[in-house]
Amino acid sequence: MKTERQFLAETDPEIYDVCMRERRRQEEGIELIASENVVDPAVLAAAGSVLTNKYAEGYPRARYYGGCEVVDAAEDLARQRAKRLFGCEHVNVQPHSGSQANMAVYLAALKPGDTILAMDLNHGGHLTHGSSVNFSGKLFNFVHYGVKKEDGRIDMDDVERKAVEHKPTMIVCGASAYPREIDAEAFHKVAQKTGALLMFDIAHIAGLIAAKLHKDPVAWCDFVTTTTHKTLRGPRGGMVMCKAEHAKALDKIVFPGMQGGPLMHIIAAKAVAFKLALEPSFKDYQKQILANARALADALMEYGFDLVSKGTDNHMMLIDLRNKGLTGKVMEQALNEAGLTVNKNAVPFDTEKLAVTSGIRIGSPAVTTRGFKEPEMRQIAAWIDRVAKDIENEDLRAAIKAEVKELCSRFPLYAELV
Ligand code: DSN
Repeated sequence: MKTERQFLAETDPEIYDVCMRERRRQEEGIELIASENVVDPAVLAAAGSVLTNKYAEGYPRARYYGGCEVVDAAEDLARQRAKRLFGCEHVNVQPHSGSQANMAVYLAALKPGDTILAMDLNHGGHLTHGSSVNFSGKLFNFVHYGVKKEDGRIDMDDVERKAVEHKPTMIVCGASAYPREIDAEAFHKVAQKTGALLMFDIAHIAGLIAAKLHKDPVAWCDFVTTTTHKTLRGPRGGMVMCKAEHAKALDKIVFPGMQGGPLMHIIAAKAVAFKLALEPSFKDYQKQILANARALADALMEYGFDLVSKGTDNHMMLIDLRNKGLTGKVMEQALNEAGLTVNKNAVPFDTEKLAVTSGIRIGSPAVTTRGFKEPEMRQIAAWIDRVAKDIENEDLRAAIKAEVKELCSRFPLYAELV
C-alpha cells in the first residue's frame, strides 16, 4: 500500500518536487498576502479526493449524469452548512472562484449594458467590479465610487451622489484592498432610495462575518458573493448567497449558464471548511486575526509607516510607502528576499502604474493560522522596518530570512502530516 504522495513521487518526480518545494516555501516563510491562508489537513484531504473523478452537472437530485447519489450528499452538506454559517435564504456552492461568483450574479440579475455602481479598483475594489480589462467592464456600464482623500474611508456621499445621478441597476460593495469595516446597511439605504439591487462581495472578510465580528450584511443584500479560501480558510473556490426570490435565476446561470461540471472534490472541501467555521474555536481564530492585524498596524505606525486610513478594522492593512521613498514593487521584492511574502498594491490616489504602485498590502490570516500572536506581529513590523531603512542591503535581507526561518520552525505547518 502506498500514499497518494508516493504515487506522485514515482509517477512525476518533477511535479512532486514542485509540491515539496512549495510546501517548504510555505513552511519557512512568513505569508502576509491578505487573500491567502493555510487550509486544515481535512480540507486538503477532501480537495485531493476521488470526488475529482465525478461529473455532476446540475444540482442534487437533478443531475445530468448517473451515479451522483453519493456526491449529492457533499453538496447538500456544503449548502446546509453555508446557510447555517451565514443565515442566508439560498446558496450556490458551485462557482469555481470569486470571479465566477461575481459573474454569476451580474448575469443572473442584469442585462449586458446595464449600469453598476462599484468601488474603483484603484481605491481598493476588485477587477470584477468593473475594470476595463475584465469581462465586467466590457459587458456592463460601470460607474465607480472611491474613498476620501483625507481619511481613506469610503465616501458614502460620493456613493449616494453617483447612485442618484446614474440610477444603477445594481450597487456593489466589498473590496480587495480596504482596511475598514464596510457598512452594508448604509449601502442598502442608498440602494433602496435609488431602486438598485445590492451585492456585497465579502471575499476578504467572509471569516470575520461568519464569526459575527463584522456586522452581518446578509439581510441587507440581494446577493452576497465570496471566495472560500481567504479568511474563511477553505479550498480555493467561490460561492453566492441570495434572497430566495433570486435563487432560480442564480442557479440557472451558474449551471448551465456559465459552468459545466461542478468541482465536487472542492465542494466537499468547502463543506469541511464550513463545518470547521461553525465550531466555537473559529470565532477565537477570527478574533486573533483581528488582534494580530491591529498589533502589526500599530507597530508599523510606530516605525513611521503611513497606513491608509491610519489603521485597520479587519485582517489587512495598506502601507503607503511614499513617505519612505519606496515603491510597492521594490518593497515587495525586498521583503520576498527577506522571507516575508506581501503584494504590491495601489493606494488611493496612487500616481504609479499598477505594475509598480506606491503601496503594499499586508494581511494576518495565514500567520494567525500557524499560531502567531501579537509578539510575532511586532517582530514582523521590526523586520519590515529594517528592510525599508536599508533597501539596498542584500546581506541584511539574507540575515532576516534566516531569522524568519528560525521563527517559522517554532510554528510548523502541517506538523502532523506525513
Ligand atoms: N486576488 C484576490 C486578492 O488578492 O485580493 C482577490 O480576488
